[in-house]
Amino acid sequence: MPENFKSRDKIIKEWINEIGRVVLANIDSQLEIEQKTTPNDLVTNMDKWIEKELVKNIRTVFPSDRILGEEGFGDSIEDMKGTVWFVDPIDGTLNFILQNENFALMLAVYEDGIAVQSYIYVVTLDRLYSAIKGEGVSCDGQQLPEPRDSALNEGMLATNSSIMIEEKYDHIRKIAKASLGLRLIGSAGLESVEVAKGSIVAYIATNLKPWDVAPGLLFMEELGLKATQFNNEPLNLLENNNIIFATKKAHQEIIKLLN
Ligand code: 2AM
Ligand code: CA
Repeated sequence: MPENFKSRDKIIKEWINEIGRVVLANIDSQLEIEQKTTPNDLVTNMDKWIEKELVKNIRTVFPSDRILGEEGFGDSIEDMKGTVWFVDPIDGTLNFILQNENFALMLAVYEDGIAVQSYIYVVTLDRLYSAIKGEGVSCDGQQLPEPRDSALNEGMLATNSSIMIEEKYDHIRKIAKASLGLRLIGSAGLESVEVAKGSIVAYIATNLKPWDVAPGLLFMEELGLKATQFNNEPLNLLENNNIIFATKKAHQEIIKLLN
C-alpha cells in the first residue's frame, strides 16, 4: 500500500474517532434545525459543526488539497484534478433528527478522479467501514469478503423514497417486484454498506449528490460489485446521479429492466 495512503488513513481515523465522540456525547442535546431546499432537506448545527471540524483538519494537514462538502464549508469544485476530498458530515440527516440513529459520517479521497480512500462511520454503533484502493473494504479492521454474485430474485433491493413516491418513477418499481423484498434505510452511505456486506443485492437511488455516492463507489470497486448510473455510464462526481450499486448479476438485470 502506498505510504501516503497508510499515513492518511491513520490521521482520518483519528479525526473520525474524536468527532464521533463529541457527536455521541451531544446526541440528546437540543438541535438547531434549518430547512435548506424543501421540508425534508434539512441541516442541523451538528452537520455544520462536523463539516467545519473536518474541513479545518484537512486544511491544516493537507493544505493543497481541495474539499467538496455538503454544507458548503469546502471549495467549489469544477474538476477532479489533484486530491479532492468529499465530506458528508451526516448522511441521513432526517434519520439523525427523527430517529437519533441510522446516520453516518462519510469521507472519501479521490486522486485525479480515482477513488483511493473512503470512510463510512456509523456513529451510534461506533463502527467504521473503510476502504483503501487495492486493499479491499474493512469493518473496524476486519476485512469484508466479496459478496456472492446473487441475482435480483435471490436477495433484497434498497431504494430511496423518491423512487417509491414520484409518478415519473412508476416504471422503476418493477425492479422491486423482481427482488425478494424492498428495504429503505434513508442513508445512501448505509445502503452502500449493505450492498458491500451482501445483505442486499442492489441499491438504486435517484438524484444523489456527489458526497452521497463518493465513498460507496470505492466499496463497490474493491468488492467486485458494480456502480453505475441508470444509463450504465460511470458515476459523475461533479453532478447529481441516478445510481445503481449492485452485484454483477443484479446490475445486469436492473439495466435491462430500466431500458
Ligand atoms: P443526506 O441525509 O446527507 O441529505 C436519503 O434517501 C438519502 O438521500 C440520504 O443519503 C440523503 O443524504 C440523500 N439525499 C440527497 N439529496 C436529498 C434531498 N434533497 N433530500 C433528502 N435526502 C437527500
Ligand atoms: Ca448530509
